[in-house]
Amino acid sequence: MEKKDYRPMWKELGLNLEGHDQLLNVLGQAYKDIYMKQENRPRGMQYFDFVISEAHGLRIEELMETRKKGNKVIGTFCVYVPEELILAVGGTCVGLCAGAEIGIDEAEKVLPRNTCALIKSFMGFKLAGLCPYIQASDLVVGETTCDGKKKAYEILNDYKETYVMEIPQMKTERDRALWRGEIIQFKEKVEELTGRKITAENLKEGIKIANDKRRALQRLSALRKAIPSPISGLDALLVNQIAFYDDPLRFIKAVNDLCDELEERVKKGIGVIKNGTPRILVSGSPMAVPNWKIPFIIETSGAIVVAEESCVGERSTRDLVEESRETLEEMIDAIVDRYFKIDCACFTPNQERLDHIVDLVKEFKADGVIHYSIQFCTPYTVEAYKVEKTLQQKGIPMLKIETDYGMEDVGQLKTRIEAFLEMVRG
Ligand code: BJ8
Repeated sequence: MEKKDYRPMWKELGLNLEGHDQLLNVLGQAYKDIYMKQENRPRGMQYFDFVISEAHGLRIEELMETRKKGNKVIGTFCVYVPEELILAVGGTCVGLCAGAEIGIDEAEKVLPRNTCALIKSFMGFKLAGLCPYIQASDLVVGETTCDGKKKAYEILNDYKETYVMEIPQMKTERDRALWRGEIIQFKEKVEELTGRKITAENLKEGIKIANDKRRALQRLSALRKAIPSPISGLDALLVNQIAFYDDPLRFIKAVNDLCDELEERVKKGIGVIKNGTPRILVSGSPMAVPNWKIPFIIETSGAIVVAEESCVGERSTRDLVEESRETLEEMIDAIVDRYFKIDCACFTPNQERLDHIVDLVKEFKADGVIHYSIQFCTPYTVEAYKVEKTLQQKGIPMLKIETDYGMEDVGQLKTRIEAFLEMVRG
């Protein structure tokens, strides 16, 4: 089938057409090299291959269509933004481009060079005119998680309206009250933007859709506990990445179809790798699409990633919003409680995260942990010390990695990861 020409739409969105063509070529090639060369992939991954191939085409067209019907599109960078409230009023929540080394020259005109790659990336995507998602959004929602992000949002706001939610840094009762206030204020912002009221009925529906998405991803995650794992870490990561921008209902169905196939594989003992392959838990900073660098190195070095202790992984799918509440007030409280459990490294103290990592190692029968922090990400690079100490006490091997989105250190990282895997194999 001939590919549709989306250039008129990209032009209308104000994208830099030449740069965008180059970006799609590079990404298309990277996808072929990293994803399509994997062996024994589940058939159900074909849907996700299609979604990736149309990420800047069909999906953007869908967003423009929904806007024409009077619905709003809200772009986000963090799993703290409560999707339920957006879904309640027929809105669409999309994760914005932040996972590739793009527009660095433009980003460095407004940000210091030693800024985390994720922040530089979203700024670069916007300033270079290469992210169709931000162009198709009615509003961007930021959050005061780390210092880099919160200061960068002030600059981003000069180019695109950015509403910032205040995220507390501790988890006392006082912090919960602050967070509840933020959720209420965000609800009002969504109502003002859309001109629609959030009610108990529509919020119930929003909660159900967001939970169904998490349930489907939890099912996928649970299947990776099988030995041998029926799906590669790269493919599972891709599904988790796509969760941030695909149509939720279509996505839920595709993940459940994939899980049906994986269940069959598990029953028959079919895996993507042979028994005895080291099983690795990757923990740390989130990997936004198309950041596949670390799992690619791990899985081409003779190991498999069985779980991600990350916001593109367990951290954002583990907890559901309680569904039994009836009144609007009760539902808001359930949302407050659910999001307050997220154990991002921007919190202090953050013992929950350390406990979760140990639990995940046990649940997934991981042989070791690779702790990944984006270079210059203070919360995760500093917290890596506590993670290492905790794992050492439990006798769990861990490798600490700090890197950015560039490819210059791939050889060096591969050498370190291979040495770690040698040690894990014993
Ligand atoms: S809840 S992890 S998605 S903030 S990597 S920009 S922390 S300097 S992304 Fe995150 Fe929300 Fe937390 Fe999750 Fe800052 Fe670190 Fe960069 Fe980061």
